[in-house]
Formats: sequence, structure tokens, C-alpha cells
Amino acid sequence: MMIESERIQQSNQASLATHREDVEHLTTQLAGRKLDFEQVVEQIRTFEVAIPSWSLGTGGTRFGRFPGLGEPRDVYEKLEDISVVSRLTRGAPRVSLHIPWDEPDDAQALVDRAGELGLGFDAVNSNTFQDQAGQALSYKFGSLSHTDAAVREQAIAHNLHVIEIGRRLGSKAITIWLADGSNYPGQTHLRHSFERVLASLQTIYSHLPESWRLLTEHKPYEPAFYSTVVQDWGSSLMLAQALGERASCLVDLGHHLPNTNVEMVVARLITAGKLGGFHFNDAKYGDDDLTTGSIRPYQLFLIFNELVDAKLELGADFKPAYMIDQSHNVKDPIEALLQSVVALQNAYARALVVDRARLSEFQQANDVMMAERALTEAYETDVRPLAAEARLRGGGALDPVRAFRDSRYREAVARDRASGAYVPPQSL
Ligand SMILES: [Mn+2]
Repeated sequence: MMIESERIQQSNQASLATHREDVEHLTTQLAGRKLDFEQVVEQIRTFEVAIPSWSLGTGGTRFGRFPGLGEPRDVYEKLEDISVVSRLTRGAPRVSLHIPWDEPDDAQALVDRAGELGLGFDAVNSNTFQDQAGQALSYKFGSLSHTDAAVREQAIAHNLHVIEIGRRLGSKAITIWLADGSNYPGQTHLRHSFERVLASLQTIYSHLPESWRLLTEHKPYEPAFYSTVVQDWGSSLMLAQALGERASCLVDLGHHLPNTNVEMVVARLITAGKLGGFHFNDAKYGDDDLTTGSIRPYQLFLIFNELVDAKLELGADFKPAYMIDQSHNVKDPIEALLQSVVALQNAYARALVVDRARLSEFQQANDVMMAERALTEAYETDVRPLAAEARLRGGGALDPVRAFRDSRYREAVARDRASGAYVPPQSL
């Protein structure tokens, strides 16, 4: 089942007249700030974020899972759901595949199906944070950092296997997140475990195809509650710098201690030339994996402000990989993803309407009030017509969640897909 273009257009009809009025108003508003509506819309149209294969089913917590209707039963059905997100938002044309959860039996068949659905493949994700059925050695006490060389070799071999699958899918990057760490002081040697991770990553890096990138993802705690080997952006940066040019850091918005200034982490990694990409989500307390922009929308804007600023300075070479990493426990996963892509398009739009010349003048003159206002003026602008227009021009929906409900896609897949055999996704 696909959502046909006519269906989307039908849904758009309901709000098209209001949208046109909003566009006219915003065009005038932006012109007053010497900004061109057309130019901003075209920039938003270039924004692309990848959808993770583990986000289409209802997630869960350690306390339970409450499955929804019509969840995808295999990776092919996940691609169908992702194509819905892609068609309605026109900003999510790629899939970030998890191995082994969504490992295809036949990579070419998956590539063919993705092609039919208008999708491609982004970074592939390895998993050495849990044991798989039939696995020879356990990751209970770590993987790439394990004290036993045989376990490290098994984890390295898995990553090489993931790269090989990714190569067949047309991916260009591998993301490595490690759960390695310790729960109690004394359990591991803090320096040596890090050195073992670096040595393991060096072996993986030496096998990385020429055109590929290796992304290291840090996380301060969980599941290790005393020390995590790659716990912060500093550790991640050390690894990326030691590995070489094609290694860089991935920033998961939920992987920071409370009150961390994430936009500053982003700025530092840009200065180091090591900002590889993002896992977008939002959080109130820890790695909550909530909908992007749902809790700290101003932070999301300030991150995009750094990205737009860097792009202007660095040009086409500056190209972080954008991916979503969320767990959908109570919302319909497709709706949560639609909402997330829209939130990202809006955050990008807000950053694009910052008057950078004035901001720079105020910063130079130490005019605190007016410098801050240069940002809040953009943040408080209702930019939704810009992103809506970008979606409309691509054949997408003015209001993707509304169009999704209108399509009755969920009801259709609930009938077509028996829910029984589904394996619950987890979050990274
Ligand atoms: Mn992540």
C-alpha cells in the first residue's frame, strides 16, 4: 500500500487557501529583513534526514511494550512505512539500517525494493551491545574494549560484515555505538579499555572502503552506569583524530549529561573538522529518545544556527549526515517520524532566517541585547509556511500528519499485517 500523489493533493486542498495567505504574509515579513522567501524555500528543499530501520515499530522500555496495530513484520514492510514518511515530507529519502535486526537475506532484493519506493541507504549501524542467537562469545563484559582478544576479534569481524552489507546497499558510512563500560569502580582499567577500543577501531578503519566514513557515537551512561568507554565528545574526538581523515563524530542529542550546551559541542566539533553527523531526538532527563523538537525546541534551533553558520563559512565540504534516532512508545511511529521531520525542517528554516550580518555586527560591538534579539527574532518567526511550501513543491503534504490520517494507511496495514511475529526494536 502506497499513499498516492492524488491523495496527498486532496489532503492539501483543505488548507491550500490559508497556506497561500500565510506565504504572502511571510514573504513581506522576510523582505523587510532583506530575506528572499524563494531562496529560503529552495534551501529547505535540499534538507534530507535518514530514518532508522528500528523506529517503525512501537518501542518499549525495560518495563514493557505496548504494540500498535499494523506494525511492520520485516525489513521490507519497514521500507514501505519509511516511504510514507518520505513521500509526505519530501525530506527523508534514505534508510539507516541496523545489523543484525534488519539484516537482509538478499541485499540486492532490498536495494531493488528501496529503489521502487524511491529510497536509498544511509549509514549502517553495527550492534555489539547485545548477544545474538548462536554467537560464539558474549559481549557481557564489552566488545571492542573486551579484555579477551577473541571477543574483540569477533566484534571487529561483525563491524566488517556490516560494512560489507552496507557496501552492497550503497551506504557510505558506518556508525559505531558501543555499550562498553563498567558498572562499578575497579571493574575495568579506565585507560587500557579505551586504548583497546582505539586499537579495534583502527583495524576496522583499515578495512573501510575509500569513499566511506566511520562515525563514532558517544554516550555518557546506560547501560554502563559507572563508566562508559566512549562516554563524551572528547573521547569521541580523540578516537576520530587518531583514526584519520574519514573518521568523525556523531552527536546523538540525547547522549549528553543534563545541562550540557549541545550547540557548543557542535561548534567545537566543527572547528576540529570532525562533526560527522547527528542522531536527532529529544529528551527531558536522559537518553529519552522522544520526538525531535518536542522538549527543547530552542536548543534544536541553536544547533541549526551553528550548522547554517558553518555551511556559509565552509561551503559544500561541510556535509554532516543527518539521521533520526527515536523510540516511539506511545505515539504511532509513522506519525512521530512525520512530526520529527517537520520539526527539523522548521528548525532549519528558523536558522536560515537569522539576519547574520546584523548578528555579527552586534557580536562585534558586544551589544548583548541586540545580538540575542537577532536570534530570538528568527526563532519567534512563524516559519511554518516556508517548510510547508518546500514540501508542497516536492509533491509532499502541507500537513504530513493530517495527510497521513486522511490516507487511512494505518487502518489498511492493520488489516494486511498480522501483528504476531514482530520483534520489538530497541533504541541506540
Ligand atoms: Mn543514537
